[in-house]
Amino acid sequence: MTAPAYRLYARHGAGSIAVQIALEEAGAAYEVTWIAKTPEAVEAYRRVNPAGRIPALGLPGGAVMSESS
Ligand SMILES: N[C@@H](CCC(=O)N[C@@H](CS)C(=O)NCC(=O)O)C(=O)O
Repeated sequence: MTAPAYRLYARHGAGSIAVQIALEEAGAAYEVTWIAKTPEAVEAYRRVNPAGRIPALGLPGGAVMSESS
């Protein structure tokens, strides 16, 4: 089984749903990683998005896209 092409880094109430809707509309394969609000979780997440902002989208090939708007 191959891994989904996209990984959505999300948190409820943080605008992640807009990106999820776009992925669903596109029929893209993706997984969601939920980012907790704890300082430890946010610090670990900064390895994905140094700004610490949610959402972010891991792309095929390993790049990460932020600024969902
Ligand atoms: N311009 C960004 C804004 C992202 C953003 O500010 N997300 C907020 C949640 S709604 C956030 O992560 N706040 C946590 C922080 O700023 O540390 C986008 O459209 O994706």
